[in-house]
Amino acid sequence: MSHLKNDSLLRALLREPVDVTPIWLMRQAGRYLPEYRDVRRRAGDFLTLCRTPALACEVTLQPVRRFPLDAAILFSDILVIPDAMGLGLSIEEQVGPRFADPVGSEKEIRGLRIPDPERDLGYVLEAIRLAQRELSGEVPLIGFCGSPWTVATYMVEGGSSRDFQKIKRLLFERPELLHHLLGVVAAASGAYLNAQVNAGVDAVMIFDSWAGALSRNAYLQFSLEYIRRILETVTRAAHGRRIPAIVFSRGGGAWIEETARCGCDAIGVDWTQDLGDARRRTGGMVALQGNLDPAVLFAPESSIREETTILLESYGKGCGHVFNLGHGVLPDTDPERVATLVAAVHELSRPYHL
Ligand code: 1CP
Repeated sequence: MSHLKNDSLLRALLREPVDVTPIWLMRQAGRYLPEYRDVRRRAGDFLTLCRTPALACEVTLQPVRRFPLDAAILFSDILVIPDAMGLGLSIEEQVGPRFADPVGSEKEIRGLRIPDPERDLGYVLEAIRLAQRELSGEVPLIGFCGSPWTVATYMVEGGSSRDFQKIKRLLFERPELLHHLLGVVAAASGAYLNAQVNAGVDAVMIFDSWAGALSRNAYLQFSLEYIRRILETVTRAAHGRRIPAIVFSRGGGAWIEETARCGCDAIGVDWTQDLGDARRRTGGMVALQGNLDPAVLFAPESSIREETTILLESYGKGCGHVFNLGHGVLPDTDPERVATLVAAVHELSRPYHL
């Protein structure tokens, strides 16, 4: 069915049978890996690393060279879209992302233009082509973007935020203006994911990291609706294969039934949810990806194995589970513990697929 030597990720995302539960980790490339810190130092800063295809390709491959992971994820960031729109992104250590020119006024928001992925984000597409050449079908490569809501929080707040005051004010004061902003980001994201599919990614993921900042009603109107629009736009079959789509909804446990109906194949689940409960509530409509607390990787080896068993048991027997963390790998994580986890998942999940 595919060009891949190991297609267990794609099979699990489509709820097809597998021998063992596939595993990859959010932020599997990153500061906890000494080889990442080396390349990052060579690049000088994070954005140069993202914009240099050979280096972005290199760090994309680092975790799959070190561990027997079942997928690689493109090394980039969700904020390259607003950067391509001209908001002037910088990412500083300890501080995080910052925009020189955030948007808020009618003029700023109505003036936004949809970037051309080939022209404005060609460096990402080139990194995908390089990574696929190097991977040569070993494991699938996941492409991604942020959800319009999550990306818009950074565009309006100007960086990370604790209380989302500016964007929530916009939501309640000028809802039509926020809808316009989200529509532009959704159109840009759809075009961008399609370009990633054309460049060769095997699956796509939409990160809604700040879903949990919204009420149920606001989530449905201002986040899920725009994720649905992206998924309507994105090519779901390419190169003779289906391209599965994952939606990671952090803090979105309360409305998982609705998320399951947005057109995705799988939902990424944070660690606050019980996986068995999530499975019952989504009733086999979608696969589930997650959801070990990343801090479990600070525990001794025996506890990592126990927590792995608890999680596999909570999902239960059968297909449709992709093992992952409930959020990204923490920078102080010991790579040896990641090796322990990957081995534990492959070993301990066998009985669940008999
Ligand atoms: O090297 C560094 O110091 C920069 C830290 C860093 C890294 C490693 C940033 C800045 N982005 C990334 C890579 C990244 N970002 C990936 C790589 C692929 C992987 O291995 O998983 C991905 C998928 C992202 C996506 C991303 N960026 C999200 C969604 C996922 C999540 O973590 O919730 C978000 C919210 C961002 C914004 C962002 N960029 C960088 C940071 C530190 C942040 C988060 C800031 C915040 O918490 O507000």
